[in-house]
Amino acid sequence: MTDRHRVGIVMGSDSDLPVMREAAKTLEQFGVGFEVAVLSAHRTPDDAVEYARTAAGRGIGVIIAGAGGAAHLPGVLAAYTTVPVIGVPLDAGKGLGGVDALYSIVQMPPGVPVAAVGINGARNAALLAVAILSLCDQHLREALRDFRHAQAASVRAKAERLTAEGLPAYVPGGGAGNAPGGNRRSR
Ligand code: RP5
Repeated sequence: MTDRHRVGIVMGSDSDLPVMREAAKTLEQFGVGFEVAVLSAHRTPDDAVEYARTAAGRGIGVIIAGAGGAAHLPGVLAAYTTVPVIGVPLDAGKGLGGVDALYSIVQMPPGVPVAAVGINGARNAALLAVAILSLCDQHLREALRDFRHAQAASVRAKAERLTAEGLPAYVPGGGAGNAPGGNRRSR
C-alpha cells in the first residue's frame, strides 16, 4: 500500500464489511492507499457529513460508499463533496435482496450524481476508482493495463483448457484441489 490514502471506503454498518472488504483487497492489489470508515446517513448523519466535507482535504480522490436497504449514504456523501462517489448497493440480507439499495443509489435526481455498480459490486467499485485515479497517474494507468492483460490471459487459458479437455472433463477453476467457492471465480 502507498503512504497516501487516496480512496475512502465507507459503509453504513460493520455488517457490510464482508462485501466491502473486496474493495480494500482490490485497492491493495494496485498499491492504492485507502481509509475505511463506518458511517450511516441515518444513524450518524453528522459524522457522514463531516466525513464528506473533509475528504478532499485529506487527499481522498474517490469515495466508495456501500450501503444496504434504503441506501442514502452515497447520495448524502456526494451532496457534501465534489469528490466522485461510487455507490455499492448491498444486499443487507433482510430487505429486497439489494434491489432496494440499487434503486436508491442509481436513481439520484439530476445535479448530484453517484456512480453505481451492481449489487455487492465492491470489486468493480475499486477497479473504477483505480481507473479514475489513473487519469492523473501514469504508473497506475500501466498497472491497470497490466491487470487487464493478465485477466485476458487467464480467460484465454481457461478457454484453451476447455477446448483441450472437452466439456465433460472440464471443471471450472481447475477442480477439487481449489478452495471452496474458488471454482466460481473467473477473475
Ligand atoms: C444499512 O443498513 C447498512 O449499510 C447495512 O447494509 C444495513 C443493515 O445494517 P445493520 O442493521 O446490519 O447494522 O444502513
